[in-house]
Amino acid sequence: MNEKSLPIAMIFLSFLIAGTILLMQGVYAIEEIQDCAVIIVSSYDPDNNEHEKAERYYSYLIDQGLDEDRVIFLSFNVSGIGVDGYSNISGIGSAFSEIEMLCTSCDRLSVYISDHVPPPMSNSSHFVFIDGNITFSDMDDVMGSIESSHTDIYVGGIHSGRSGNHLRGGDRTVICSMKGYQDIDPDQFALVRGLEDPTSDTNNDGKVSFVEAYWKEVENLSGTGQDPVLLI
Ligand SMILES: [Ca+2]
Ligand SMILES: [Ca+2]
Repeated sequence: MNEKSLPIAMIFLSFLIAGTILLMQGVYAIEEIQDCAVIIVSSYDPDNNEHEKAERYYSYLIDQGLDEDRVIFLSFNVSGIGVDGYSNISGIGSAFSEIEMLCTSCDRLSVYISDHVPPPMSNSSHFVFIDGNITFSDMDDVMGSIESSHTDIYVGGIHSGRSGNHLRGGDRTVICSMKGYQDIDPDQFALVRGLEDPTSDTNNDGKVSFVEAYWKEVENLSGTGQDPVLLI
């Protein structure tokens, strides 16, 4: 190598290193954009139906490739698969704070709330958890503080539709398992049954979306007297 070609080689090498660093940053940036989920099962139900459905949703998300650290699962049944802690007020607060930190450039956020306990008052506007209540509007605020390009919200349990209008809006899709005045127990809506049924895929893109699963469950529940709700 002569004296002239040495600086040229060094310039070329610098560009190569800078290009590699930029490329690596680009790759990391893509990896950072991931989905996050919060699953909350409010409290004990004798048939364990609501916990089992939530557990199936947890397994579904893990099968879809979500890291278990990005799925926060709270339930009254802490020995269940994937459960991170009790579904008490402080646990729910910490779960959303953690998701807020994890989900700084989140693609999709999924919030699954099973509120099985019938509210004490017919016109109540709060979720009932192990050790207290959270109003629908506080839950709406806490979800609003999380940065994600889209949020899919599922609410199951008796009177689940009551929360729908409080949680809807912006870039959210809200599914409630039944209308606000309905108190069907056990709740027959099974989100994962819809998500895992290949015939749900009505636009034939090879994937079953949250909304496609909803329509499949509407079909599955027809004639049962339970009317799910979709708010987009
Ligand atoms: Ca977890
Ligand atoms: Ca589809």
